[in-house]
Amino acid sequence: MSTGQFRIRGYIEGFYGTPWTHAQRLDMLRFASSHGANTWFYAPKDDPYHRRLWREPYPPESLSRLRELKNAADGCGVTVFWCVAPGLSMRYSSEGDRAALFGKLRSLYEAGFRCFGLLLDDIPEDLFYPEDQARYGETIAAHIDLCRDCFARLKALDSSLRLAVCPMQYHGKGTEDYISRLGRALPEEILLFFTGADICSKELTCREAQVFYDATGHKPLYWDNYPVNDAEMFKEMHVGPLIGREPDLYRYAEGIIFNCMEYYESGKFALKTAFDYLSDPVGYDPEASFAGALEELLPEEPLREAFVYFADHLRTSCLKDVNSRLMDRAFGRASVLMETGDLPGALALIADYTARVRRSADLLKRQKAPLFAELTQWLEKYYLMAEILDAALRTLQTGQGREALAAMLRRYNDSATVLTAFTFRAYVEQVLGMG
Ligand code: LTM
Repeated sequence: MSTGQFRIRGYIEGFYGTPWTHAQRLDMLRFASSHGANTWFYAPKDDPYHRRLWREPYPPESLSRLRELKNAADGCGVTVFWCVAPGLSMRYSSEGDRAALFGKLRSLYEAGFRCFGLLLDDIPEDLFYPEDQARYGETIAAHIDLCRDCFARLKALDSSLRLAVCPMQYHGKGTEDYISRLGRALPEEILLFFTGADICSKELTCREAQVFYDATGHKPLYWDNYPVNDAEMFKEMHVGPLIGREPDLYRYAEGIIFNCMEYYESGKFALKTAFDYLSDPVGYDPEASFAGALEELLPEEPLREAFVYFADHLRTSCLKDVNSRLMDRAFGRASVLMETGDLPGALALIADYTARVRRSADLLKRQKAPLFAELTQWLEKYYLMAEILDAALRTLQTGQGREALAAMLRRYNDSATVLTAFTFRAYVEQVLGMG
């Protein structure tokens, strides 16, 4: 019988960039489990021993920190999957490489881990060693052989061990040749990752999950690429709530694992909403959940309200949420008043919004907590936005200062850091075009 929540509710440290610190990992275990998460995948792309140096054993001090993390996870009721990503250099047909892979897994088993991930994402699609080409002909055959062998060796070591696999082709429909053949060749007990229709999927639907199951024989374990902001997304900051995942999806999926941002503190806002969704997908309300995240993470006023005005400009992501609701509302109403000839009314609304952003920017500028250090580039652009709003208001009131205003807007537009673009530019250009 359904419990009304996802069975596997978790997060993955699966981003490119500086891996989290040990203290952050311990803190996230507490944070995530306090919000109902029960699973953590350890897979930092830039932990060399996870990916590039997958054959090498961990240095003893790293292994002892991993052991400590596993114990802490046990204490929080969180299952940890330690993951390895050998696909950049592995000779699939080499017994030496198989032994190295299994030796690495066994060393983590001896350190206490009981769940493992074999990740084949982001690797060359073609077999590059002649001996692999000769033995397998095509990559899918090598991957099926590797996954089955890895699973068999783990089970021979301890029949309670679990394995999750991230296929080389991890997005689309599930009906494609590679993923459907892989899925059908692997026992259903092996968890199969899938990111949905796209690498970063705007929506995850029950229908798509069913298609995936029909084609692969596995319910998808979603690797949800939100809030991660690495690779092409590195100028975006994903603070907004999770949206676009269907309420009934828990019936069709094994679970969802959210890929995190390198920006540890900033990531907690979206993750809190993601964990709320996982625990109660039917009752999930993104804005209420986000308000709860703000209350928990920024308990003090006026700091929280200051952050609300800033975060209003940080909704741009693959989820394509509406950006800058507060700015849109203020400028939208002002524009209606202007159209109807009520210039003083319009100016009052613009002055009120401008003053709120000014106060917010001034307060945020004085903050020293790690959250604000992570947000530096976005905050700097926000400070510039506050200055431009001030200058635009003065121009509206006095008719002066157009050149300086235009130069500031150019600076704002030239910055690649992602903050509200269109609504803001349209307003300032309207001011520049007046008079
Ligand atoms: O999504 C998967 C399965 N792999 C990588 C992630 O490691 C990366 O963080 C995300 C977002 O850029 N994209 C990937 O393809």
